[in-house]
Amino acid sequence: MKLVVAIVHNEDAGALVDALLESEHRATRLQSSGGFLKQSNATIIVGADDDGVDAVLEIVRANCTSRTQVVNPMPPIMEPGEFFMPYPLEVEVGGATVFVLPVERFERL
Ligand code: 2BA
Repeated sequence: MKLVVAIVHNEDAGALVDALLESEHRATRLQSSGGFLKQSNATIIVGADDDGVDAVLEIVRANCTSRTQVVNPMPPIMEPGEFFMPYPLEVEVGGATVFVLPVERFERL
């Protein structure tokens, strides 16, 4: 068995969970936020049989799209008289960041 951990856009998470449930996978949605952008995203965890992992990844691929986000960098600490012109930065946030982990033991008690 494997644990698929997918970090996805909030906007994609609902459709992704629905699609996983429709194809008879069990999924849990966790609220999370990115370390770099500090913006809210969603972490979906799915326990799947080894031979079901590819199907899970296919569903993630089909439901998650990458987006460009504009970030305003934090101004640096400045000396008196210094001037900081903030240039917005474009960052491409992937459709999903996915980790597949081995599960040592799984029980539903
Ligand atoms: P964030 O950490 O908020 O990162 C959002 C996007 O910012 C990233 O998209 C990437 O394009 C960019 N980025 C991140 N760190 C950067 C850096 N040090 N320098 C320049 N640009 C940087 P993705 O790579 O698609 O990641 C989307 C979200 O997935 C991340 O949100 C984070 O929550 C998670 N993630 C990505 N890689 C991870 C990893 N190795 N471990 C844990 N979480 C990860």
